Amino acid sequence: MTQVNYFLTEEQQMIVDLAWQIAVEKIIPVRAKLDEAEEFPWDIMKDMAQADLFGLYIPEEYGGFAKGCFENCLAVEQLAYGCIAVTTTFAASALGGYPILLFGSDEQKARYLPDITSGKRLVAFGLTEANAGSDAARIQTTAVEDGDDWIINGTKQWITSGGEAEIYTIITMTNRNKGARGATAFILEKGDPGFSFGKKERKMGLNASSTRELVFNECRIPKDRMLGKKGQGFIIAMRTLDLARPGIGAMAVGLAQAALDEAVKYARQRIQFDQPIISFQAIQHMLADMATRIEASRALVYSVARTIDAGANDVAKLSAMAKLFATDMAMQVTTDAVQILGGYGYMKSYPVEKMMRDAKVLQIYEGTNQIMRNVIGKALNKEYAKK
Ligand code: COS
Repeated sequence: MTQVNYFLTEEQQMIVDLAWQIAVEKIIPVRAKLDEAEEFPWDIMKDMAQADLFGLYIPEEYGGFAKGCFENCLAVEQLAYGCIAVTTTFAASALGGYPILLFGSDEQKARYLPDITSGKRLVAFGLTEANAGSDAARIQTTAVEDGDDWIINGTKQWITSGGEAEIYTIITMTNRNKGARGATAFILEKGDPGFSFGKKERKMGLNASSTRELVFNECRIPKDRMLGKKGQGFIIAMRTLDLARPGIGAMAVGLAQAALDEAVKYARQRIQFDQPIISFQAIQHMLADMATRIEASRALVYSVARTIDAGANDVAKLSAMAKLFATDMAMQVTTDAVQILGGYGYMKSYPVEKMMRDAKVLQIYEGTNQIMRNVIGKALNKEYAKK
């Protein structure tokens, strides 16, 4: 993989090398088979755990490496070069872990973070419901206090790693009249009474990732599973997504880089009209645009991740920009890669058709790119009102 020098520290370069090795040795050889069989990549999750990748962003006292959003993005980018379905499971583990890290009590952190760090237990994030996608404040799953317990009822939809993960951070409604301020977050565990898994989705792409319903039927959990304060659930969800969205941008960069590499390789060896097709300006210009857009996205994602790690306060706008720009780029670059490979690109014997199918989800999950534009627009309006 060719890369501009971003002046990584020795430690950051080690993370890149480690994730790259997993992508090349463990993910690429099996990605087509996992896609075809719609198989969850447990073996690769164990490899990632062995490489200590799950604890990158977790403090040392819980066994982690106390690195930040940037290091997580570096790992995600390299893994995504191999396959974004596999990488989504890794990234979803940070999405599910951030609420505990950011808002968990000392007891909750001590109880859950070490297992998340070691990769012993996968964690998932549950916000979306059938009627609450972009309009996340409309969730209808309820949590009601009952003596020393909470009783949860409702269904979460399209939950990444649903059924496979053992720990779930979910957002419920504890007071419908208060809208977004009536939401409360909880930690659920696989095996909690009344907690089961519903339909496993079949998808256009991202087939090695599990996408499943979480069903809560009079699910009873003890009081100490509440995350943060009552009514803080929506803010917990939004703060979590602000931290996680640059990771989706990084995934887009890794995927697009893989598609570009395939396209250049093919264009150099494909002979038509007695010449390699890369000698034609039509192809050269497409490749030039693809490479330029990838580098622009990489620079934006790295810069936003570093800004978050530097402790910037309100990062919703920047985080949405990184997700929006890089994922629209990945859709375009993977589509162009299929075009350059022509008929071969459309066939399953080459990897680019899968890359294009997989890319589409990046524009949809963790907030659609239309919602990203709303977040950016709202922030601009607020900033300029102050000027
Ligand atoms: N950080 C902290 N607080 C935030 C925030 C953020 N990034 N975004 C919103 N809030 C706060 C607001 O300040 C507001 O607080 P007050 O009640 O004190 O005013 C509250 O949350 C509600 O915000 P808002 O009015 O903007 O909420 P909306 O219902 O209009 O929804 C969007 C806003 C579109 C941003 C939200 O619904 C969203 O992100 N949707 C996409 C959800 C998503 O990503 N789904 C993917 C599934 S999870 S993988």
